Amino acid sequence: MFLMKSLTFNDVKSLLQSPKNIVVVCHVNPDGDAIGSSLGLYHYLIQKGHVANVIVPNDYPNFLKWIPGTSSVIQFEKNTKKAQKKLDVADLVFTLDFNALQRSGPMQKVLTENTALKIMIDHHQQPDNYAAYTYSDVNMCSTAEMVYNFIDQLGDIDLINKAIGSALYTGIMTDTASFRFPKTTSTTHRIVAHLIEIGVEHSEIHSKVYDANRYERIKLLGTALNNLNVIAPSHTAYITLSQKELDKIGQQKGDTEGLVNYGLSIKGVKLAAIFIENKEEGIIKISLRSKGDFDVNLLAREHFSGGGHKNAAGGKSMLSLEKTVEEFKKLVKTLASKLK
Ligand SMILES: [Mn+2]
Repeated sequence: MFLMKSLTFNDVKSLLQSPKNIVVVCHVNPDGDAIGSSLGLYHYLIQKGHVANVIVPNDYPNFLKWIPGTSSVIQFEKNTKKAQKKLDVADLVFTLDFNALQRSGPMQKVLTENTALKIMIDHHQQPDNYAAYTYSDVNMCSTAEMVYNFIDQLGDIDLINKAIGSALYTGIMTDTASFRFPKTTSTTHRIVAHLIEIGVEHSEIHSKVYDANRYERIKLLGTALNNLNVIAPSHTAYITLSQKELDKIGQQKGDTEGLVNYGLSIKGVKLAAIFIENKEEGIIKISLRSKGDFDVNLLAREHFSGGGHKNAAGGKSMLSLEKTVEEFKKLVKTLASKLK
């Protein structure tokens, strides 16, 4: 439900009654939900007569660059001055699909210093207390579903058109892995049914997002599957990708997205991980997935300087790839009883 902070929902509603300068931001390395929820809200705000801009911290995958409004998205990293100008005159800043300003990566400093009223819409656990109004609900399948609810609560469900719907559908579809994750509810399906009724082309969207593989990406999948290991006593699977392997194939942004799920698709596996070496940042990027009660958000927070959701989280390691995997193996050995 709506958590009250210094603004009430009615305060937000009356704020949005007259034209405002509004910036919508999402987390660094934006995914389908980050972009989908941001552009969905953007199209709504424009319709309401506001001046709205979507600013993303850095670039996002090409398979999302068909969503209506994409061409107006400002990349902070590439266009810092332009983004800064928009933020300077903003009355309101919506922060979508993240709940701690550090998740905005290169925008952390400017967002911290920016004095515009912030409105958070997000479904990640343990939200920080930076927003004037916080709409946080960890039971939601996606921020896109929350944006739908937000528009509905504002009394504007009839304004949800194909552009808004296509953006929100993309967010819901990608964050639920095509309606499979447990947080996909009957309400989610009702919302999606409504979106299809107003003309959202679900089959086409699925194809645009998932049948957009480059040849290199499929080759990378081959390498990843070749490097897939199972630790049977701990019901754990993990994949490694070294910088050398990534370079050899010619990896692009988004190519490693979702690879971790192959580990989880093995019968009996409860915990899956992927370790991706990033020489430029000097880290090993880690994605974790689990089935059932095993909480990878906790695991990521306690051991890998990260976090996320109960069944999907991420983190990093400063150790070498080999050392990181070694530590991980030791760790899951101690967790074997919890992974039964
Ligand atoms: Mn999300």
